[in-house]
Amino acid sequence: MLTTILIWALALLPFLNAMPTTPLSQPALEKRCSNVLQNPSFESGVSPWLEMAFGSWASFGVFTQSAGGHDGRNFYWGQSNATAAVSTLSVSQSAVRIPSGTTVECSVWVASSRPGNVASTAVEVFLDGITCGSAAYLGTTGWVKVGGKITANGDSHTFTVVITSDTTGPQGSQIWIDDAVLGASC
Ligand SMILES: [Ca+2]
Repeated sequence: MLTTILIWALALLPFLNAMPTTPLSQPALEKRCSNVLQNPSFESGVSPWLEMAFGSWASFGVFTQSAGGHDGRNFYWGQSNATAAVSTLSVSQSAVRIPSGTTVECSVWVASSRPGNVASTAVEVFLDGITCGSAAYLGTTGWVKVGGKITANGDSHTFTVVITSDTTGPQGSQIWIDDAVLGASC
């Protein structure tokens, strides 16, 4: 009897070994986002983003708070106190590699606060100086995604987020930037 059970067990062993331990998934069929930006969510500070500010900004840079940004704890934040002139803030990454002819997602998440909810903070995303969508005009809003799809021309690229803040009251206007994406299948 024991021998019979043993033979049965041995006979079943190859089948038992062949049975998968987890449900079969189909990873080969899933699209994987290949974000080629470094530090796209500002979780490791500013580097390698290049910042350029024109006009009057009381503060700008990478900040953290427990509530977090759009993704993770850190985000880029700027506060304009320009009461008399338009202010511009841009963050960019250069020498980003995408094969020429590849269509990619080119976007960023932003949130905005303006006195009176006046929609005059413009946010636009560019790849090599060409817009990835169209400018979004924001007043006081939660996180919104700006940008779109674009086809890369050449292999080395510059990704730029440009914030243009119209004149504001003494309390200033604020902009949050986070979770930038440049990549295929995103
Ligand atoms: Ca983040």
